[in-house]
Amino acid sequence: PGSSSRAPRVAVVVYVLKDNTKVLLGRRRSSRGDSTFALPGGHLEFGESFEECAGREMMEETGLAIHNIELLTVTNNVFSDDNAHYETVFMRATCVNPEEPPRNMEPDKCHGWDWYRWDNLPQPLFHPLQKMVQDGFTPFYTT
Ligand code: 8DG
Ligand code: MG
Ligand code: MG
Repeated sequence: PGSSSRAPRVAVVVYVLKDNTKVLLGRRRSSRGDSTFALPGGHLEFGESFEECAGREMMEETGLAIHNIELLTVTNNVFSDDNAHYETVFMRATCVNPEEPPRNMEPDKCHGWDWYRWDNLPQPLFHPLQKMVQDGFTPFYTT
């Protein structure tokens, strides 16, 4: 089908915050953004809330339980290379068990998860994330 008969999809991704200075990133194995560092997340399923989707994708991809799940913002992302279009919903959350290490639950989709300081992010970042960083966005708690 041509692009005129298709609709944008909704993705929910999560800034999982550690010590209010680090985020969880994984290097993608995918035709879209291969080898770039991206947040955990995936497609919103029919009938799901953003919070439910965030919690489910986190468990499916990293084995970690999250809480304090909050909506941050939404960005519009057109991937002209592979004719995809997403409304990407960015959430933030913290881990229920802060000392538990992430597990690479979907090794066919990800090279592995790790915590990265915001002032020392790995490169290259997945394009939607790169754009936000460039625009000065930060996901952390302010007091
Ligand atoms: P699913 O079958 O588990 O639902 O999908 P997935 O395999 O986990 O999909 P994904 O590629 O991880 O996420 C869906 C789309 O979300 C992705 O192709 C493009 C969009 N997306 C962004 N930014 C980010 C991000 O930082 N991380 C992830 N994982 N996806 C993102 O626009
Ligand atoms: Mg997924
Ligand atoms: Mg995913």
